Amino acid sequence: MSLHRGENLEFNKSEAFFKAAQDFIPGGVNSPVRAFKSVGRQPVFYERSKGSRVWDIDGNEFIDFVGSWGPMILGHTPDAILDRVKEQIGKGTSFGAPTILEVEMAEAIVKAVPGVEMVRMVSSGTEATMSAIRLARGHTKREKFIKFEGGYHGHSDSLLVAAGSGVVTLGIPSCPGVTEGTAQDTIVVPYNDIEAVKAAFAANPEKIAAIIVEPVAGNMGVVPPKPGFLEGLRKVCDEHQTVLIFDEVITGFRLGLGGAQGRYGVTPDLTTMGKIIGGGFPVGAFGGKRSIMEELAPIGPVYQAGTLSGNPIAMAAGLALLEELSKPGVYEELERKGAYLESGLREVASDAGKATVLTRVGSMMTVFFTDAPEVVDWTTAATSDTEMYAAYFGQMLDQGFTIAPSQFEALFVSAAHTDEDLDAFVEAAAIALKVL
Ligand code: HOZ
Repeated sequence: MSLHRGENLEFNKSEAFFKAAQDFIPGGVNSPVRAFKSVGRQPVFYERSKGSRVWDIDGNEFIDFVGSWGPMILGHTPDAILDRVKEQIGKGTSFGAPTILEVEMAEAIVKAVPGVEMVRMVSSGTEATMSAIRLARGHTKREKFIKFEGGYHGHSDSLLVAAGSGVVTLGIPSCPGVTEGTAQDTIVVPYNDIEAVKAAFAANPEKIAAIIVEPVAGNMGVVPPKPGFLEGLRKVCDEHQTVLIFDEVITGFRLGLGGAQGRYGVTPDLTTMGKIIGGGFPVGAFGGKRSIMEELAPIGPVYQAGTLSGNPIAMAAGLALLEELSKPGVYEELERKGAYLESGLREVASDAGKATVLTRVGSMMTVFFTDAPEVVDWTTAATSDTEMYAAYFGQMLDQGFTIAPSQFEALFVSAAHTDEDLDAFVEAAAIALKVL
């Protein structure tokens, strides 16, 4: 059951609004990958969503596997979140003052995430990661930090170096506006390469404040950590009194209540989060060891602030979502659905004789169109045939399925996807792969 097999979908209204949007918004979009540039299509303007479905302004219905790039782990617009948000809106939308909701949110995160003893709320993942880097620098009194090639940690200056996500999707090798002085404190090494990390420490003795890593990379496509990689990072950081930061903006509450750190049993010093903990509202958070977190103002000298930090609507939505995720069986079911979709896709890719590498951790996955034997870092991810991905994207969209408009992002399965939705996706993928 492909939603629109054989139909010629019309996107007239989306096309008209995209044209109008370009007069007022750079590129017509408020975040670059949304422009569909690298997949050679025009963006679809959405109107509403529920469960596994989204509807565009032309009235087309899609089964959605983007999930707002991660937050929609329960599916779109769940009643549990809607009810809580409606209740909170009646009480107030922003106070710029403490609320009980923030305390409840902090407690929920501290109880669930092994490495977090204290947490500060912010308004986006970008804010969370840039604040975590500042805090690590303040704590260690060192200036440099290590990030991994193809890793994406938001768009603050020092983290844009060799970044994944939209940066690699649009092929922007280095970003004008990031000064050389800033970039020189960012040391870039290949993901999954612990020897390169050790070499970076040897070349920069007592200079490295932090390692920031996506414990499961999600912004060069999904790339799982090799066995021992995260443990190796922990060990190196301990040896050099360097702060280990897990960027769990995508993986936090996605791979289990304890995120990737709970799943792999490696505890970082600081953790950054976003997406899911806001239940679909703008949010971010960074937290970790009490001894480090207490260096933040107003206790310590490391300054960080935000008018909308801990916004009550975002807290209400996030808390409602975390409550739903805490119910028994949610993650087991997400794992089952992820594995079910993976096995279906493997089968149709092999039937179609297409060279692909499929990576999956829990409910996040990527089909890389590559004949490389495996994808373990940016170099291997970059062997992908992005034109073939673009053709696959278009085929899937025209059959009523939304996937990320980039080879270098994740596909997300949600609790709202039924087995019928997943079967339909696999059936559509079989058709798409045959005509590529
Ligand atoms: N940073 C997101 C992808 N990993 C993109 C979000 C968006 O464009 O909406």
